[in-house]
Amino acid sequence: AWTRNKFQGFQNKDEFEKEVVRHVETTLARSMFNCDETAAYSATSLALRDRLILEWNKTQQRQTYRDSKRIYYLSLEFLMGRALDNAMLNIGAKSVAKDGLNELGFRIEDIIGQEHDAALGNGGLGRLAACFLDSLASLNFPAWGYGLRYRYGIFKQEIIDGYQVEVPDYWLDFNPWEFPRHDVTVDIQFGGYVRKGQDENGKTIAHWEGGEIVQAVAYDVPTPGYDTPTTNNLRLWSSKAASGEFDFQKFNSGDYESSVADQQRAETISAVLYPNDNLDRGKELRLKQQYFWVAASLYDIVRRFKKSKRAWSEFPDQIAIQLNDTHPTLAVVELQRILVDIEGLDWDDAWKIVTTTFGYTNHTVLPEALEKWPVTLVQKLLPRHLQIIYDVNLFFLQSVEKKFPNDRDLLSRVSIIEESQPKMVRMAYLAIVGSHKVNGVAELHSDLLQTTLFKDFVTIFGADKFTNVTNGVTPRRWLHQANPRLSELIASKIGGHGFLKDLTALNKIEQFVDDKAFRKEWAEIKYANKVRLAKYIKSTLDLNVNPSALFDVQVKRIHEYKRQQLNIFGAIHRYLTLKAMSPEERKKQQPRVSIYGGKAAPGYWMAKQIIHLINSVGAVVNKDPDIGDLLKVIFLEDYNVSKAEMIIPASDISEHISTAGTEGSGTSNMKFVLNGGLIIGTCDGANIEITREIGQENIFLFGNLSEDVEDLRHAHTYGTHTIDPNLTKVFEAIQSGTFGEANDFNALISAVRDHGDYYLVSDDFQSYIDTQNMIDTEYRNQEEWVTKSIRSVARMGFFSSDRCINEYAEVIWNAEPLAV
Ligand code: 26V
Repeated sequence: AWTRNKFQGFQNKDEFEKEVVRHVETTLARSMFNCDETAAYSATSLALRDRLILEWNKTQQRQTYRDSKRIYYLSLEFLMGRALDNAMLNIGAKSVAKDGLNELGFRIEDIIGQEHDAALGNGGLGRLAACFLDSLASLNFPAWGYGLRYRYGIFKQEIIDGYQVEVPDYWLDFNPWEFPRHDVTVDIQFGGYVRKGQDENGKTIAHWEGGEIVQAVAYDVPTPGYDTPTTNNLRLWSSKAASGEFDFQKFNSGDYESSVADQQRAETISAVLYPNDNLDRGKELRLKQQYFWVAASLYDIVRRFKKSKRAWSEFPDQIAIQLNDTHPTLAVVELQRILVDIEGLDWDDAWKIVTTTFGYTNHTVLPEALEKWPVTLVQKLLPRHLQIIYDVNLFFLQSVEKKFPNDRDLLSRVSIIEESQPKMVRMAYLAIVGSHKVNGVAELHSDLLQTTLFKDFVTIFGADKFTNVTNGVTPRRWLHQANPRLSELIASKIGGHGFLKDLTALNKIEQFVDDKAFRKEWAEIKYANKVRLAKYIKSTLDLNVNPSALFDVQVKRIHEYKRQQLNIFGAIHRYLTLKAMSPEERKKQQPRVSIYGGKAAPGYWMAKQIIHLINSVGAVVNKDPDIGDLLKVIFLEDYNVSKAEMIIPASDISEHISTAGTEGSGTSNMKFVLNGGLIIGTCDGANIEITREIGQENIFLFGNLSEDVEDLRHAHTYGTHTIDPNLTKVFEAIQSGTFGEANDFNALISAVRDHGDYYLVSDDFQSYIDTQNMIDTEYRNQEEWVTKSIRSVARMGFFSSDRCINEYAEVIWNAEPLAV
């Protein structure tokens, strides 16, 4: 096995301290006497970073020298969270740093806590990209991520009077983890027109001319693998006015302001992450972001390929590009443009290269999330690309017509151009036609894609083009880093930390399921994690929660399809039930803390109503003397990656309760189980595979199945829709003013009662509360509960993102790791 030499980690704490002091005194120009925690964080990061850079450079040299197939992961979101703790653990320097910082008068947790999250993502899709980078490096794949360097990440959420308020997340003040590459720039063109010319052989060539130029500047972020020298690169593009763009004409003629305005307009492109998750609003700036990032990345990729002097036909042997959702789909068109217009390849040769290079991952079946761009907008910003899209569509439809003659309906259904008013470009269809593999992110989701959304394309291209790669999470961050005591306990039992690299080795802990000391320690760790969360709740909300109560957690983006409303209606039902009991009866009940967290998209009014209801219920329940510890309702502000690292290990039960068939996969479900929490969930996304792996006796499933959803919805609209009687009582309580203003929540109630209950809250309500009651009962049998917890963790090996990346490498990328 590979071991670090003295140039990689730190030999001892003295060496580490010396480096920290040096950075405080020279890089930061401060004295150790006024070194506060911020300065200590900066200096610690810089000291670590120095070691990381050496491996990073070597990795890049090695990858260039070996010239094996590279993987490029194109994602508009990388939800990285904090980097310091991860870097320390991955390069094996944490214990030295801990001791060193101690001697300098700091606690390592406080120093780690100084770092601002890198929150360049909305939720699951962005965090998945971050887990993938960790696995790619840990498995030694030659891989780069490409993204945008947003000046503002996802907004910070404040709760004021029970409502969400958004505050900008300016995170770049001091970021030791990025390296500006002012020498790596690409000029990106927008607008203009297409002129047809001829080359020396009389062949028609398109020239894209005019318009405006914006410059892309590369910022590189090293991403270290765990227990390996491989340190890959995440390249993020930042926009600025092109060098010739600062208009000196205007400047000299006194129009200083408008030349500054041009500058600012260019910088706007990478200014802010769009905070919608699962809602396509078709904003012009978003399309500009997409092309800006895709064009810069492809220029970079092609430039690197050309250095190898290989034939173009070898491009797909050397390069795999993965499209994280449809957001980078313009890359398909851009590569075709580069090959045909600039490099002079024939259309068909170029198209073969393009389609063998790309793979496309779909992350959602929600219709409102499927990207479509108005043809007129694409025409305005990217006139040449629109022509190419039309040609791609023409050739595609001709091939369909040939295979399935005289099927006009089929042609209009699969056309990349939707013949609507206005006409739209369907990005998912373009991605399918432009890729050699299309995958969903869990078995059910991939099945649904193939039988519903992309059914026609399965008929046209054959089933082989469509596949499933079930998501995974990195056990380094989501077990070892987030729950160090559990990781150490496991390691102590099964001969070290090998499971962090081969998660299936977790199955070895199952043989200790009856080991008294092991079980005791297991339960104590969960309790300690709950105590830590209880302290956090006390410090932020000034509420006392009993760490012995059942902690019931739902943390994820707020969305009707994820059904936080079902959860809070269930909590209200619980409250009403407790209120109706005699004091003696109440004493027999299981105390519970109902914990929520998550952001609503700023323009998603219903999601904001849900947040308001949760807070309004909490305000009443939490101070009701009849209730005491029996029920607390807590909304944790500003859920993000670093909060997830604290919350997830503290959960007894977590909720993954989307309407069946709506959640692509879910990944927090995996994180919760990996940390010894049990889950309540619907038969949706990866819950189904989790059940298969851990056994149905270890999970609480409820609700209707995805195959019943269509009929149920139909019945709501055309039949008689009777609302569940227990749910009706909940509505009555709300509308009688039990939780504040009686009419505040009418819309939430109406959506279920009067407007077709699209998410089937009423249909699943009884099943949900029955299952919650069963959980109360089972939780009282702590021995059995701990057994379930241990067995579940032991069987979670499948859900490592390492397994997932290996599947992508084998089935989609045809790429191999690079021996170190
Ligand atoms: C979609 C859109 C639509 C256009 C406007 C901006 C925007 C931004 C993000 C998205 C992504 C929505 C898709 C998504 O996040 N899917 C989630 O992907 C996870 C990783 O595969 C998966 O676990 C979740 O179930 C799925 O909801």
